[in-house]
Formats: sequence, C-alpha cells, structure tokens
Amino acid sequence: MTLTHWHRLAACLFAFAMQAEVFAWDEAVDGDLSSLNTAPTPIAFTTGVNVVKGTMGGDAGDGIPVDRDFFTFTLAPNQTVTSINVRVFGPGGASFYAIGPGTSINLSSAATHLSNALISGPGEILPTLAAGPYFDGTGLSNPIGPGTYTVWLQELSSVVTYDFTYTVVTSTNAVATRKVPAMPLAALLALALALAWVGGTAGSRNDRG
Ligand SMILES: [Ca+2]
Repeated sequence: MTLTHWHRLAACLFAFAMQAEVFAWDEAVDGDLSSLNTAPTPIAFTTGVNVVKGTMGGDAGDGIPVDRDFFTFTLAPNQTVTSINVRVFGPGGASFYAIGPGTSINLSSAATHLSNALISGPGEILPTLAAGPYFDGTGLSNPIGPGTYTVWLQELSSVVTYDFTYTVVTSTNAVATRKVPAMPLAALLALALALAWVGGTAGSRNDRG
C-alpha cells in the first residue's frame, strides 16, 4: 500500500469517526427522561453525533398527565455543539423547546432561558435558537460553547415522538485535522528516507563482509 493509499484510508476512517452516531439517550432502552425541571436526566455527550430520542407530551383533557422531558448535558472547555437537528417530530404541531444554563430550567420565567422555540417538524434548529428566543431569553451562541445546559421539551395537546441529534465537536480533533496535510507526511517521508539510508548502510556492510 502506497503512502497515498494510507492517507486516503486515514481520511476515510477519520470521516467515519466524525459521522458515527451514538445513542446518547433512547427512551425505549434507557427509560423516560426526567419530568422534573429541577432534576433533569444527565446525558453524557461524546464527540460526534449524539442521538436523543423518545416521546413526550400529553393529550389535554383525557386524564393522561403531561410528560415533559428534561435533560442536562455538559460541554468540556474544548467542546462545542455545532448542530441540533430534528430528524423525527410528529405529529407536527408547535411544541415548546427551551435551553437554559446550568442543571435546571425555570418553568415560570423564560427570561432565565438562553433561548427557546416552537418546533413543528424536522429540521435544523440551532440557527433558529441562536437567532433569538421565541419568548424572553438571554441569547444562545452558535456553536454552543463550553458549559452545562438543560433542555426542556413540552407538548400539551398530543403525544409527540421525537429524534434529535446533537453534534459535538472537540477542538483537539479540529487542530489535528488541520495538521494532517503537513506534519505526518513530512515525518513519514523523513522516516522512509532514514530507513532507506540505514538499509543501504547495512547492505554496504554485508557486501564488505
Ligand atoms: Ca419522555
């Protein structure tokens, strides 16, 4: 295998690793997310695409309690969230999504939220959240920076099935990616030249012996 082939293989493996999905939380497997805004379920996100899926909401008037879903996640100092993509959301309506700072979120005052929005169906929502809250809020950056956050999902008029992905980027990977074209190639060429020189020297000695 030539050096070019090795580089192509490494690039493919890196791309695969970056796109790999992780089921960060699947209610069908991991259980219902917390319904308490003061004790959200902690979810450990990893670098790459983190899937959070489940159901929430309730049918107003039929006696079924509303299932609000709350979870919290933490981004390390070198991590950001670059995408919040809604892949499944139905039945479509105008469900409430909010994100706030810390390990709880206020149900009675949206002024303490970073941002919030009404979700009607699939699509990327981070730009919408970053553009400004639907109700009062202090603002959310895009990408979302390091820190701890709590998410609140709520629908009052129907039971909603949802599937979100949260894409986490770790900056050490970004730095490594930028260095790939220059450093490893130069190092490998130097190593190849050194091995060729050593091999040539050894060959010369054997010839003399
Ligand atoms: Ca739920």
